[in-house]
Amino acid sequence: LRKGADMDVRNGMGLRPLGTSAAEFEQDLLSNLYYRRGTTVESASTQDAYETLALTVRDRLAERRVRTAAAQYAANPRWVYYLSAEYLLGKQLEQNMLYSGTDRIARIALRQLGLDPDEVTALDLEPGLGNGGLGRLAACLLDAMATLDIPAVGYGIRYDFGIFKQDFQDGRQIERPDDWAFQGNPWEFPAPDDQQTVFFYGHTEKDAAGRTLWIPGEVVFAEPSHMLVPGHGTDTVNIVRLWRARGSHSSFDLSRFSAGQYAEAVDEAVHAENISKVLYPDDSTESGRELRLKQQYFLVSSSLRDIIRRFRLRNSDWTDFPKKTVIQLNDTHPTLAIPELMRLLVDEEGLSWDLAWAITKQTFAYTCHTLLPEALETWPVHMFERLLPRHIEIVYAINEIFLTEVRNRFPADLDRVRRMSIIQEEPERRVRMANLAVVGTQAVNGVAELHSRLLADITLRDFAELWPEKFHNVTNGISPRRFVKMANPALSDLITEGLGGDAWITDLDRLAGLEPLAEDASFRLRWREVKQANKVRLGLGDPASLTDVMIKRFHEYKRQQLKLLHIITQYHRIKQNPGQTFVPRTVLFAGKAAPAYHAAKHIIRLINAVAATIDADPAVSPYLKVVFPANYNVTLSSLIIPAADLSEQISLAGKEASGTGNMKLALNGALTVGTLDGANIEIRDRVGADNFFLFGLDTPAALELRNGGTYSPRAYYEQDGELRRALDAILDGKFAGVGREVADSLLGWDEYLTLADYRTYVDAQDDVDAAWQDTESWTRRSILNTARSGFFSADRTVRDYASEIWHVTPVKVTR
Ligand code: 73E
Repeated sequence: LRKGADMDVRNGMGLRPLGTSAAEFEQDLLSNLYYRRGTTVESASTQDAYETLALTVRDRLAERRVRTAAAQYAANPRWVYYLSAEYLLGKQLEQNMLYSGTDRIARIALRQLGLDPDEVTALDLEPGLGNGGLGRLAACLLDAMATLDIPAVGYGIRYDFGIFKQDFQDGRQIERPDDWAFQGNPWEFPAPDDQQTVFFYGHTEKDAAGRTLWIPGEVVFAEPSHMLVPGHGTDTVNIVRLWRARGSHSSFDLSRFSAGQYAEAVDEAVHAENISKVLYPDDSTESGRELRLKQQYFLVSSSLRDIIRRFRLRNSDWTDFPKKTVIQLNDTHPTLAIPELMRLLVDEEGLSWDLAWAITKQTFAYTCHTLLPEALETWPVHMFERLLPRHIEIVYAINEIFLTEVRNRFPADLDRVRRMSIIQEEPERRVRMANLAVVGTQAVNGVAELHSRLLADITLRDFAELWPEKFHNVTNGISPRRFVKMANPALSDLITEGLGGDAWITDLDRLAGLEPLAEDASFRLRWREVKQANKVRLGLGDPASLTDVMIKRFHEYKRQQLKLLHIITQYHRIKQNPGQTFVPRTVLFAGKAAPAYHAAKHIIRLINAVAATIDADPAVSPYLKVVFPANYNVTLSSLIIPAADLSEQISLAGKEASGTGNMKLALNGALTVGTLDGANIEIRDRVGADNFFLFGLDTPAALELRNGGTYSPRAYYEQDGELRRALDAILDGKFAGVGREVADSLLGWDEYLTLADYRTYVDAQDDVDAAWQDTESWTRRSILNTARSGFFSADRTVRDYASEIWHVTPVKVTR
């Protein structure tokens, strides 16, 4: 059977269609239990039951998947290939039950068989193949692409160990490995036939015809498997294809094994397999390890060969490649795809350099996710050329042509040439991946309006001056399916009732129809009841108290330390005023710090120490409670977000590219306290300034203060009594002696201007308390936050990409 051939799949290839009744589902459960797990209900373990349920649900999407593949093959469309080193897909079972419409019948069938649905579904694990917002964005975009019937494939790495599991010991973060697929992963379809070969190291030579040959020093196999990416309310089921490294056949040394050298016999295979062993637990901090560069090339090389294999199923002319293919680079992590495509076209396919370069530039687009200079990836030339000796030659050649263009446009501007070069010279020679990504693509985008503007004006200014038309903004969005419909079923039901239908799930602008209901007292009461019930479900703190959440990776620029200073201030106010009543608050932090990021870990430890001190103080605990559940992930976020009243988005202006948690929280009816940063600005523009608690320096003021050279955090400390008290409490060891590093860093340099924003932040929090006391008005604002946030659907984001950058059209899957 020729893979991808135009086979007749319209009748499920003549198979019996899978039933939609609970009785039929029950039959299929029994059948899968028997034939796939080799057991019966009487002797099945819970794991058997879980795997069987997963397969039975999966089967119902498989038929849609086959029809999707056939329709997409027939259309020979322009494809979107999304390359990302990270995906935070979240649990698959609940999503796939929802998307296949089997949620209700699956539960009935399980109970019929004497199985407890909650016990069985509890075994579903979250594949944590990402660090934070960037990985979750990739998953939300895949969801939206499928929902919009866009022919797309996501490519990534199937890490054996995902993002580490976080625990606290004495309030300190400790990390444990996350072997998420140890029991197997029922959602995965292996595709061994599509295995690819990836080369590393070695050297280059010229053959008689003058063509360059790469003689590699290491060969590794890339074994693909895929998971289903169903669309909501459509028959499209796309895939995300994940690569796993395997030693080549020759990497098992039988003679050594026979000689009893067991470890040495598998040395090479183990070495190869390390490539997909672990996700780098690294968010916006530099890592710089060769293994990471190897991972990047592994992803890129195997994915490009697969993309070309797919292109050849229906096409033969290379000039058609960019017409049929757009490859979106999720940050610079997959940027090696640019020189790799050049190598494949020039060295392997024999195209001229100029034609290959034209094709390459037209094919790629690049999304930048950061502004922090330390997060712009660079690789030492010596490491790059040792690992990828042919690619460094190609990068040099690209650079030469590019710099000639720069010199022609800006004669005698040597400094500009130095700044724009793909190769950094000082203090050490390094390859600048962002420069390579801008040079080798047809479109570059930031992820929120402010971010895209700052990219063009500051971070990538030289490039925007050279190619203004290349620069775009595509504001991030989130999946309303996962973060409203699934995470918040009670609110979803209320919204559906209020709007008279559930079309909002795939057309989120319809939430605007809730606006008039903000004036309806009985609707407001039900809105509050839902929020209360979600707090009870979360099970942390008093459901009547204001639930104030800060959920995100720990990073100094995000300023969890600012929230902490407010908490300590509130603690002091309560202690100083016995007999006075205060607005009761439950402050919830959740998030992980990179294992080597010591400053962030000190903040985590201090939060836990402050939480314990408050807890132990009966004068304070009725009004203030700090909770910090460990191991924040997509699953936990889905419990917290629906329970939140207040969303903390308090990064220093100009540092957070977008944020996406801010969107999820606003859509679930939380009010935001935030700076004019990232997507906060767009949220505030939409929900209205009255429904958003603004504070802090804006970007120009922050830049001026930081760059002016006169910023003195100590001056703020000396001038503000409450701030002084908060910092002194830490310095005096009032919180079990923990956190002096945090206070020292704030008083010493305070990179992210925390002390400069402290006073306006505390004042904004006083406004929050005052607003909370008017329950009806707060509820009105909460409803308006939801009603006016439809823009932040990932469906809108994908439509923007499709029309502005990808120029792709949907392929509808029919029966
Ligand atoms: O503001 C977020 C943004 O919402 C940004 O910090 C995050 O991407 C989100 C989605 O656009 C992000 N992650 C990384 N860079 N930006 C990153 C960098 C290196 C390794 C892993 C992740």
